[in-house]
Amino acid sequence: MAKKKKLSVDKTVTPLVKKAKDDGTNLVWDRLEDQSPPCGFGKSGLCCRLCAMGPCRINPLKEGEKKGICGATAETIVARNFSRMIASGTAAHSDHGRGVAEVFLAAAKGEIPGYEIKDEKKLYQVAMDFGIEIGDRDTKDIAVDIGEKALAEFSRQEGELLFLKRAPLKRQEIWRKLGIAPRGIDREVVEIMHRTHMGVDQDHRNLMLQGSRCALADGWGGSMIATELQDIMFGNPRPIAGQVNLGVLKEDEVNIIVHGHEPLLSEMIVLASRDLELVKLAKEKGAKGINIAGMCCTANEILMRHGVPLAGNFLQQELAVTTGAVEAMVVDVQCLMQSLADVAKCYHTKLITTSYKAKVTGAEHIEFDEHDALNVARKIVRTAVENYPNRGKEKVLIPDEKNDMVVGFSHETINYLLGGLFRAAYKPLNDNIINGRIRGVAGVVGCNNARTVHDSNHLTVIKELIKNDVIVLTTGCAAMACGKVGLLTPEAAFEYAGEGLASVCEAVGIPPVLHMGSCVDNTRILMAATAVVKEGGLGDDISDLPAAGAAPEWMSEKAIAIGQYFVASGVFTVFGTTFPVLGSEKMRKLLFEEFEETLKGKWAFEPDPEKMAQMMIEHIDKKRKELGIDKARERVLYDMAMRRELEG
Ligand code: NFS
Ligand code: SF4
Repeated sequence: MAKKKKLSVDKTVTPLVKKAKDDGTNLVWDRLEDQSPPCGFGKSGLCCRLCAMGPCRINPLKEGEKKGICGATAETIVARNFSRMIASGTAAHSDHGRGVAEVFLAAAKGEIPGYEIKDEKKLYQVAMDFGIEIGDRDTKDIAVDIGEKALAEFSRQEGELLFLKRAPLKRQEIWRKLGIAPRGIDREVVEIMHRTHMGVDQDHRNLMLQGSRCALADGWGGSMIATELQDIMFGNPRPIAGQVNLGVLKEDEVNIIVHGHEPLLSEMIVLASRDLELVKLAKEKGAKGINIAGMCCTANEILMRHGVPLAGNFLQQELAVTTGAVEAMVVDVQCLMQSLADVAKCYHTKLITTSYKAKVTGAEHIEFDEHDALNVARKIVRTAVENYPNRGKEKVLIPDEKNDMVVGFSHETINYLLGGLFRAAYKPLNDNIINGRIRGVAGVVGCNNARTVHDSNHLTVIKELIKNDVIVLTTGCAAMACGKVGLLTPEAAFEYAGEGLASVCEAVGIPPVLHMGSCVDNTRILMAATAVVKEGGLGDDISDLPAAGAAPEWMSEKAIAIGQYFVASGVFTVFGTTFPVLGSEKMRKLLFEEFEETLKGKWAFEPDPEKMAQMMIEHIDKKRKELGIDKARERVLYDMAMRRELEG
């Protein structure tokens, strides 16, 4: 690392980066240098390699014809690339959802032990949404029907995804009018691949209609199926205390990190780690116990449901191994850096892959089989325990940093927390938005990106928002960034939130930033927004709400799919770091302006986090004005002052 560039605002980073260097291994930031500066064509979306006449690049600065060899224009190339990102992101979330649906169905049929129905209320809710008869039927039979219907959503050839009916009616009408109500999830992904093949769809607007349709199949389809069926099987998250950051690793215990995205396996590893025989074995090996910690979205899943500590977010995965204290890093799918295999070699850590879909050269493969889930999990835990004596004590550096937090705010929880168990409703939230104590709602989500200072943009945007009385809903790696600095505690309201938001947080006992789960759980934000619309008083569509979305440090294609389904659901959505459509003026116009006419939601790009927050607040204020509640703000402050006077 030649230049002294700030890498992170997280205090665990600098000492571990130094340690990695001393230990002779490479980290993401070293490779970043090798890959800088990034190629301008790729970065702006202007590189096409869809056929062997190319690759073709459009140079916006060059005079003359700006077309690929086949005649493809800048906007077509950019739109095709962007659509393919949506297809890939949708595929990733949805294949996860399909895996959950398969296990769900097998479990309902009694074919696999170890999984059960933990949330009956949600089972009935989903049954109703799917049009499944309930009556006095056995929950097992209802579950079988749900599993079958959920799986059929992937291959549905006609009609619409069943969960679309959950959306506000006006939203559904917009989708139907534009012809973007998704059919089967797989079908929408395949259609993007077809339409972006050389010589097919060559109109950027038409391409982005399909991009929207596919993204909706993610948000209101694949991801939503993942969230809902996981909740039924593993339990709907309730507020629970947890800890975050690398300090959760234990000096004297076997440390196992579960990293990736699907809770199917990690749930079982948590169970296996409590197996008395394995705990005994750990003690025989000289450890005090077995410590499980999560990484990336797998972490969010088991944290929310079991309080399992969270080791860190995306950019900390190599650092976790660098601590020298990890016996096994167990991965399934998504957001796994291939470099983990190299870093692990530098220590005693075993990198264990578990999915046939995601093997890493140099890693040990123990394939997860849901029919024998607990036994596979035991085998993995045993492998880790047996590796404990290989830990070189002199090579261990566990940072002190760890923070307390409260997580697990599903949209159902928000419902009863705000409304109370017996009158569960979003009315108190709506009332507080209308009276101005809460200015608006923001979803701030998404990844880390090595091209920006780790966690910094997330935290700047979020602090700015809550200071301005905007309540923040968060998921994914953004949520972990918040946890690490104490934003996910009720006390954070006094320190960081504006007066109005703080008063609401105090009354209800919630943090100003609500951790709603993993990235597939962004569907919880869709549902919360829908619940607010349905409660009344704030318009009749998601696009009417004083709300905005952001992914300040995004990097994955999944983030693009999420962004597009938020936009297509009527949300103003701002992305930071970089944006792969900047190379085409027509695409910029479509995404940043025209979408507001058609989809009633639009994209924006703003790498400066303060400006990003400002844009979101301006949008929120614009919506408040349109709703006629913009004046209420001052009035409420006055009311509060008066009340305090009366009370005092
Ligand atoms: Ni989401 Fe979660 Fe993190 Fe980004 Fe990766 S872990 S699925 S993609 S990096 S937020
Ligand atoms: Fe070039 Fe057209 Fe082939 Fe793309 S599809 S590589 S623009 S010739």
